[in-house]
Amino acid sequence: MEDVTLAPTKNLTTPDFGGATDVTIIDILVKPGDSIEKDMPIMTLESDKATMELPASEGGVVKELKVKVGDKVSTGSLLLTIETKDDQKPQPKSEPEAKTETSTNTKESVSTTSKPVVAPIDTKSVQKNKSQEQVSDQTADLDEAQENEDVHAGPGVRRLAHELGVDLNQIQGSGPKDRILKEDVNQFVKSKLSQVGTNQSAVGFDLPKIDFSKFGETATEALSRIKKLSGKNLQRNWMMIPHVTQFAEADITELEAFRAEQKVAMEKESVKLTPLVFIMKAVVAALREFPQFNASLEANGEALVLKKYFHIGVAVDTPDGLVVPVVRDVDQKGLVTLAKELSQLSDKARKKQLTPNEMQGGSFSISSLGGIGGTAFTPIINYPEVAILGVSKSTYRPFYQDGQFVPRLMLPLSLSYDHRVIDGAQGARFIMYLSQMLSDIRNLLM
Ligand code: CAO
Repeated sequence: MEDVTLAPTKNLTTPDFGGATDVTIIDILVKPGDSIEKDMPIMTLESDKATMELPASEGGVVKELKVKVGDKVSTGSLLLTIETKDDQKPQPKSEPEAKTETSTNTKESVSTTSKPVVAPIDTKSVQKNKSQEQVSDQTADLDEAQENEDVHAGPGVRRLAHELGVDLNQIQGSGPKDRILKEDVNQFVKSKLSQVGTNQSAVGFDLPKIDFSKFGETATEALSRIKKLSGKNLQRNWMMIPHVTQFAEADITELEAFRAEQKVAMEKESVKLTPLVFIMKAVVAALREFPQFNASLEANGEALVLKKYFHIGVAVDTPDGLVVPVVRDVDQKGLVTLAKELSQLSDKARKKQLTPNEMQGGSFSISSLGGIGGTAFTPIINYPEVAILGVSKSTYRPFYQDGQFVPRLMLPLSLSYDHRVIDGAQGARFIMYLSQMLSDIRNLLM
């Protein structure tokens, strides 16, 4: 008979967490056959207070896992069995199972280290996050842990990857046994970001890099800071908000006659009375009638925040790009005050003197290209608002009235709205109401 020294297979159990029970296993970092050393992390556990890595209380070769991801354990639960280095000598076939202790809850089964060390990982931030996050996030973490079961990474790294939306499977770990470290995740994100600047476009899609000089002479002009900033917002708004644009015209023949009368007198006071201030007043009247246009969609998409104030953003064209100062409380101001404010704000905008406060808090925006020309356009909604009015140049057109053609000054209106919030019928009603307000000057003067 062969002379072998048989040491019993050892159980590794859950250490004392200070009375915590039903702690969830969110990751298992080892598998049967793996050689582990004392203090090497073997599992990741998550209680309602913290996520922690559980180090091996003893080294050896993992023989059998007694738990799986998602199981709940308490102090003394059997996690896995190991063969210590001495145990790895040949053993009689009938013996090993008999040598394995099967008790899952006895203190005696705790391995030889008297006080196993549990290393809480970033407990403070995990606690903070837990109070802020929903239960669904915990489920998401668990799902992610199950998806990445083969990935060798600790909970802090997994959380970081989860927050950054990084797939750990794509990362080569630089730690012991290819363990993925936080630095690896950061490096991965850095390299992805740098790719955006090289072979990816600013919009995040892979676009071919074209050498236009092959076709003729070119020059490169850097975008202004304002253009880069507003470009990002425009892109986000265009892509995130389902836009519909409704077109209509307003007959502003009478309004224009009134404006022409007032204009001369106002010019003496250095006030420039353009159609825009009338449009602002008409918009407020329409917003009062259709409050869902003077609103924002809550971030969870489940409710509308209706605003009782009427702060109107006005797009201003500047040499450096588009800015949108906000004229506050338009409902409480007369045409002359509005004209003065508009002129001051657009002047400040062009001199780059607007304060952040002067560009915040708008509840609806107007983009007027009426001073330039064009018949219609599709303005992009200025998030978090839900609608924007585009105004084009008014022109005289013949209208058939009482058996003859008469010239009427028609103002083209383009209303873009967020279709999640506003139905097509509401969009049409709003623009027709607005048109009516502008067509009868008495509506605005009352
Ligand atoms: N139809 C016909 N004429 C119009 C008009 C319209 N809809 N709107 C303005 N005008 C006239 C004005 O009456 C003025 O002529 P008079 O001096 O003879 O009265 C002339 O056009 C120039 O007006 P303005 O542009 O200086 O003044 P405004 O109040 O109409 O607009 C402002 C102010 C700041 C909005 C404008 O200067 C501007 O920057 N517009 C561009 C906005 C923009 O770029 N929008 C696109 C954003 S992308 O969605």
